[in-house]
Amino acid sequence: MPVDITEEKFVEDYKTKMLEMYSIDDADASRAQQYRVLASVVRDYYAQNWRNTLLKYQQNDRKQVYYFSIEFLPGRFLTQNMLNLGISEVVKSGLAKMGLDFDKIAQHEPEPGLGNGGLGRLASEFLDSAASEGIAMHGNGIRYQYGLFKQEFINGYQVELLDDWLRNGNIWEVRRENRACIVHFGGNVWLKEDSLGHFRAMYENTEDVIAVPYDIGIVGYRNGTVNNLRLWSAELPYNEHSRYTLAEKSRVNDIIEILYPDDSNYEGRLLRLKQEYFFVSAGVQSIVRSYRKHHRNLNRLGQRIAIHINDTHPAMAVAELMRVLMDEEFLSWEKAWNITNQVMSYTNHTLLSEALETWPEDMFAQTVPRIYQIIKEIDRRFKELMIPIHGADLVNSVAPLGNGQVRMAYLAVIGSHSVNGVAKIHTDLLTTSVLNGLYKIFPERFNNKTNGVTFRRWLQVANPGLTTLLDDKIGNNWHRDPNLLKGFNIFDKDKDTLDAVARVKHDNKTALADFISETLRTKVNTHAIFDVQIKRLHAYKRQLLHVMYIIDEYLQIKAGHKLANPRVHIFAAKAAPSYYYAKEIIKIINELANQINHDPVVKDQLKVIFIPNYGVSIAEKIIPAADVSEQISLAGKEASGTSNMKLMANGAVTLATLDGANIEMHDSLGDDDMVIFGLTVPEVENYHDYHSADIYNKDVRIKRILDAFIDGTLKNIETEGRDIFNSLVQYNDQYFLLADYESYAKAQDRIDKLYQDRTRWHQMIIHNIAASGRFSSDYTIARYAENIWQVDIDNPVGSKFNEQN
Ligand code: 6GP
Repeated sequence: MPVDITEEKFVEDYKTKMLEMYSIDDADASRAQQYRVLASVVRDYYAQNWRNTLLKYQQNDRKQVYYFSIEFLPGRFLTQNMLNLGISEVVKSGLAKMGLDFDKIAQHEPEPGLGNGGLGRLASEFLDSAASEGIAMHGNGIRYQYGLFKQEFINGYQVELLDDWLRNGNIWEVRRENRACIVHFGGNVWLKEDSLGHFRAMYENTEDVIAVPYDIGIVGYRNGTVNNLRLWSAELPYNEHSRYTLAEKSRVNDIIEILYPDDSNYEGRLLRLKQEYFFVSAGVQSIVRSYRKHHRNLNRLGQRIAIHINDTHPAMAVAELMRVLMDEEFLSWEKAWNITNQVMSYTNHTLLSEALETWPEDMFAQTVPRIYQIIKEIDRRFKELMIPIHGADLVNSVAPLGNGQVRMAYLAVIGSHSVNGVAKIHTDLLTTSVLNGLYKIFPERFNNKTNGVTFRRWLQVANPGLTTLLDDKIGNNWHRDPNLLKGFNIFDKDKDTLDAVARVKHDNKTALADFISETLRTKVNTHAIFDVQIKRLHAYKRQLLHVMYIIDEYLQIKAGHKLANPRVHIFAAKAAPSYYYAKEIIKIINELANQINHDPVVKDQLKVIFIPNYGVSIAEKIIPAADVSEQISLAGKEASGTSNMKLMANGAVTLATLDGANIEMHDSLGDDDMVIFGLTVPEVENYHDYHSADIYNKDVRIKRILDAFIDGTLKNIETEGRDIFNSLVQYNDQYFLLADYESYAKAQDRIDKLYQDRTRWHQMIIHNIAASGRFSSDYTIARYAENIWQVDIDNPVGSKFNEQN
């Protein structure tokens, strides 16, 4: 059911809208105005479907899913919405008729930076997939004024700038102040029995904040569905007697200002806690309120509503739903707990124990006193019920409260009927390590849902060249059923196809090279291997292992050798503002780049490119152009990874450890089409007496590389070189870089050999694309819908749609 418009109609709509919004003719409009007019026209095209979809859910009393997430990374909406509405061609040609260039206009859309990495992007991929399959699923999050931050490099250091993405408004959102809710913080709370025998929660001296929702339509792929992404903003409560101080105003503004306030200090942590309760409370209240409008009682709430807790940040949803059901709907504890358990489900996204959130009980009790009371009761009952069965040691070690902390992951598991990891190995490791205790108590709750990515964004939008080639060869049904990409395999000996694959890749590399040249003033050789590592900067992801290899190459060149292939090493990554070590690595990469790119001996054999401000739009430029995809985390640390899947679908060859979803990619591809290296999970687990200093002392090559950090070989660095050297040699190399280096370097040699055999390389590209379909988030979300939420799927993957665009 694509939107039915003609080119003429579009042109007319565009001109009318220009007049309505700005009272000018197009000739006088700036590009930014053109963007806003175009976006408004596109929004009008789905307005009716948006209303109808939500109305239909209500009228059919459909079970609806609310995906609670502290991050969403939707990327730009315009191109994706046009594709999903099936109007890309009409709009582009209509604009061309008016002498306008769509691509230039589209650049003016600010990208919402409301996420940090994989977690937030996954949330957005799921929204896209759910809408495209006709699943009633909505997002619930925070409308951050400035998002994460805009990254710039000054003197090689990361500088975090305000990302003022809302400055000119957001065309895609609708403010719904009539749906606002009040969120209480702090103060005192006690229960008072009223004349009907209900216990009412009485609040005094609370700091109240009004949560105002802004809704964004999530357009499904040509199926008429438009779901909702609801982002909450915070405001001061208002009536005609309101009088506030500036301090009160900034107390409220602080809550929605930025994503992930610095948690290295008390204020920052407090702010995070407030953010979490803010969007959770507003979300839960609005869900129950809207359910209540159409139902006489809450008996069937558990069959009509699912709330998904995306990582631990929204885990308070468990206690907040209990609060609403008991304090506002007067259900008994038992009844409320039953419903809560039916409603809630939880995904864990990390094995790093330091990333499992905990809050000091006193901070928690002061900030959200009623929620604290409820969690105490959850904790008491959990212990009362489970200690006789499982013993005090086990139960105390996994109770919601312990060591003076509120333990969010445990609360989420105890309050949910389903807990999932995001790749097979990750789920296995959850049950044997970080959540082992709760697995013993609730084994039936645990299940795996391997992540996925949307091919609409990563192929159809980001890689039109490859999309056209695939359509020519295998038809376009893979748009609706990405597993059909398997059909591409039969072309792996066809000369024409191999040449076409090569051409598409080279064109994409040229486009990226142009972008690099424009933005970084560095020329790169498009015949070099584009060796790409794009992801958050974190020690466990081991960007530093890649850096060691670059130093190795550089030293070889300096010693008069020639590289087997010229290489362009491409990085993009943000470091958390208070993550000092990660920022040191950024400085090192930038200085290494500076040195290598300007060293006349190197010529164009080797280049290092660090593209600043990594986000969805940058990823769309890099991924189609990648030859090699670096997925080199220490085995057992990366929960799943998703850039691995996007790069695979775009025909990059993966250089990987057996970690996260790399393992499942390897299951499909085997050793011939993927380059695997390094320690495996059991090997890491059984590596008992690791001494990195011994490796440093014995292995001359490694010693030479590491010495470069401290002996003046690397120029323009201060203490960073010494700090990194110490972390790897003195402090025993937490992530086993030295243990894996030899194997990594050998794997890179194998890449060189494979790349030189051009036919073989292009065959690998075909095999990778063909095998990537199973990693579509369309399949993943269908499994969530069936197994976790038990909700209907109107347009299951593979069902036929009109595909004229
Ligand atoms: C990330 C994981 O690190 C990554 O492996 C996974 O693919 C992604 O989540 C989506 O599941 N985790 C986070 O971004 C995070 O903040 C707490 O975890």
